[in-house]
Amino acid sequence: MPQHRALEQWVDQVARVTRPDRIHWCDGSEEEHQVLIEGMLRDGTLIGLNHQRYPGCYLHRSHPSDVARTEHLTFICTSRQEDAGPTNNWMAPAEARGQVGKLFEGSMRGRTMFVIPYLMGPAGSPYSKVGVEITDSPYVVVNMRLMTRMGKIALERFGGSDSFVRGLHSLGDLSPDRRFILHFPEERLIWSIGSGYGGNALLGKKCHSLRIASWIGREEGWLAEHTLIIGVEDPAGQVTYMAAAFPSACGKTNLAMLVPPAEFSGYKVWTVGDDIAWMHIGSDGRLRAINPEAGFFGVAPGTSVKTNPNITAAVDRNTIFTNVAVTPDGEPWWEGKDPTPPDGLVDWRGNPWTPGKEPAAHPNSRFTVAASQCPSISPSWEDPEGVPISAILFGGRRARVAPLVYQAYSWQHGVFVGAGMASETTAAQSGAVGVTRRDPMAMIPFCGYHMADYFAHWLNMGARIACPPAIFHVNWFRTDSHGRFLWPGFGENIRALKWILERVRGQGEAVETPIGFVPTPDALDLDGLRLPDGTTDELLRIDTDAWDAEQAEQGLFFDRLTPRLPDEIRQEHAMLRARLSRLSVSVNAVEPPRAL
Ligand code: GTP
Ligand code: SPV
Ligand code: MN
Repeated sequence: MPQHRALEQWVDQVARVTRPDRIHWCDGSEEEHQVLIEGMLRDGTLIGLNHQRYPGCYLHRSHPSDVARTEHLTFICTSRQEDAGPTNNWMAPAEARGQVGKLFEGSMRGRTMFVIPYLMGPAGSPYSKVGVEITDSPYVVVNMRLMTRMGKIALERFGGSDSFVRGLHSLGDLSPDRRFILHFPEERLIWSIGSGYGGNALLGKKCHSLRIASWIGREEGWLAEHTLIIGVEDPAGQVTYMAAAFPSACGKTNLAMLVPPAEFSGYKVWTVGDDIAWMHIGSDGRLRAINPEAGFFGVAPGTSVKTNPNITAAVDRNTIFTNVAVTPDGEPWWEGKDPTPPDGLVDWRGNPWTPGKEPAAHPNSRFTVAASQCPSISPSWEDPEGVPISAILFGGRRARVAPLVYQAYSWQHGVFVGAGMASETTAAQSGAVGVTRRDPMAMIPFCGYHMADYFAHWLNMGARIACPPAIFHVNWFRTDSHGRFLWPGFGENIRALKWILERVRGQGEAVETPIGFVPTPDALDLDGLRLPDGTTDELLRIDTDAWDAEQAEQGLFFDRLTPRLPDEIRQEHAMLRARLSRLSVSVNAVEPPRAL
């Protein structure tokens, strides 16, 4: 392949260091796929599932210490530390090359080195980008084949150019002590060693499409976001596109595939993407989103015919399951799939499962499946121009504080709402679960540069968009005093989407509150839902004390970003403070005067 000289030189250079037994250039064909699958079935990397019920489906059990993204081992290696910012781990490029380069020496001995050219984005889109991942993991190859457009299609796209994102991945010895996920955004380069897990190893996903792409997006004037994309069709057949940024395991896949309840049968949600959006200003001046991915790497637990019938229908064939449990009949199983677990389960580690102690499937067990298999996939999901975005939703897991839904007053206020986001941590990353952390725009683990510059980029984008999307915040996860969810979620989330749709069209009743426009209780269509008395009020309540504390927490986070923090964010933060104090003044004013 003489036309790909830069690529060939890089492959040679990597092979001289990593010393693989063989080099295989991936073409993405069915034959290649079958050979890889057979090899992995032979060496135990994959386990066959029930081929009558789940044709073309396999189970992979990862190393038990390698089941989630490891953010503490993820680094941004910019020449200047201040460009990575205080929220990213940073390593100097030379030090990173020295320290981690040693780990790659001979790391592929006895293994095959796979070269995977891939395209992020639809084939004919001007916004799509080429990457090449070199890996010694055949599991990575078969996943990349589902998650990206792989092989010939990518080589054709980049021709002889040397401007592609280079990703080097080796399983190494899988030890967390020798695990590093490094990004060199200035060189469009990724080095990942010591992990076979999704976000650490499928380099087209978080490493390329978010950390490197966010850097490129700032240079080129577009946004790379941890965001689903949907089209919401109303009973008149009009489709309105929305993007929603929620942190990992906070409901993007599920919202992207929402099936409304019977009362809303005139509405339909079309899936464009479930995890990542690249958003450009189109020739019409509107914000347009493409999904750079070609598949879904989704959370298994909690997925059922009831919660997500679309994905349930998609993952019954040609799907790779990672760290789920298996039934005696060889079917994949996870918590929430059925109300009662079947007898005789084998857990995600491969041991007989005893109910009551540990979950049978790992809480971050996942499925990998082609987007084209999803029944709700949008007819526009591969539109080269992307779909026009009318609303952007931010959201997270907040047991308290954040109401079910509210709307920002303006683009600038909306950027502040995104910048001030927080969410409870989940099993998608290693570490404690359920700890509230600041996670602006759901990008804290994924922004490849200084967060303050990222907010400035968002503000600049708004000024350039002809008709900027309206910005909202949602929270499906508010709980009562017993820790039970107040809101039924899943398909019922259409009720919040309907209000959002109305607001976008200049309709829908709302009250002005210190935090933004909140729906009046009557403005939410709750027909047929029968929530217990008082629940709606509680879901929409703004607890001023809690918001005072929230505003203070936001301030501590913003302080970490000074002096680069844009003035607009400081101003919005101060305005929130002022609105909150006015509210408490007026609340106090209506209280009966205390007896002296
Ligand atoms: P990543 O792939 O990690 O980026 O996650 P995601 O944002 O796509 O999250 P996903 O939709 O896979 O949901 C994660 C978990 O939250 C699953 O266990 C879901 O069942 C659960 N979940 C999703 N939507 C809702 C909801 O509306 N209410 C409740 N209570 N749980 C939800
Ligand atoms: C996430 O953690 O946000 C995911 C899964 O979507 S991973 O590919 O591991 O990043
Ligand atoms: Mn994600």
